[in-house]
Amino acid sequence: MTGLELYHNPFSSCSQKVRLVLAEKRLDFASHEVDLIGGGQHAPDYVKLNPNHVVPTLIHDGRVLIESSLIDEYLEEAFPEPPLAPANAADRHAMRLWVKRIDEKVHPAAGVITFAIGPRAMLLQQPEAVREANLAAIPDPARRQARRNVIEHGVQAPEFAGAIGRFVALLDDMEAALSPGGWLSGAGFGLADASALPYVLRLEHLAMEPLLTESARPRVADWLARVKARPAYEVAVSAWLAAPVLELFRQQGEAVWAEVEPLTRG
Ligand SMILES: N[C@@H](CCC(=O)N[C@@H](CS)C(=O)NCC(=O)O)C(=O)O
Repeated sequence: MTGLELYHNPFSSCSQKVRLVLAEKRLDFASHEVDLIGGGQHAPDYVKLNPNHVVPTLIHDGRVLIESSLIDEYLEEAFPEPPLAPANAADRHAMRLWVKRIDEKVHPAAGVITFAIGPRAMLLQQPEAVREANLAAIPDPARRQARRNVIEHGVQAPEFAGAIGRFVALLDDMEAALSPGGWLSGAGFGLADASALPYVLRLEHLAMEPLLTESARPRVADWLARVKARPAYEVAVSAWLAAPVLELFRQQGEAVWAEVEPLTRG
């Protein structure tokens, strides 16, 4: 018994980031799935745990922990084996720079590109009152407005081009930073790799693979293949992803790729 409970969602990038670290450390957890399309993140009982109305939330021995990157750091400290952070201070700093950038810049962009494409059709089919109530419940006004814009305008929303630009910049910087066979976290797979994986994967799920090919970005392509080959990837990511949702995301992505592709050229 690990005493761990995770409130999460299969497709949520922040949830994947935490599940990857749990799986790398071979930690079992009691799973509570939160339905983000149905508004489970706004349920009063859940908001008592996570006042930001987001997943994931980890409970460890009764202690409530929020913020995915801080949860990963917590897991690294509470369950040090196997280590997922380099021993050397400078390498730890480099690892944390990736994590910070992904949290601050890439994660908000991921919300934009995801909701502009993947679940947009599903959301547009919801009764308007349900959609409006879920929008109104998003606590941060900027995030609420961006969500409304991408649901209404898809890839034509004013936020979309900038969001794609952040992803392309991340991929380009990963390509420059990765040595052959290397990782973002020092000598081994670690917290920065776990942070980056869900966002790179999101591009694949939304049919943006041309950004991730061997010819476009060989080191990112190789890194992604090596992450996917890790046993933790199957446990933490693949096993949770429902085929019909993957298919929906792919179809929606393919339908807009002609509009998106020019934005990926900078
Ligand atoms: N900074 C937070 C962000 C969490 C977050 O944005 N979670 C998303 C899923 S990846 C969510 O719950 N979204 C629900 C919504 O926006 O309504 C963290 O890292 O935990």
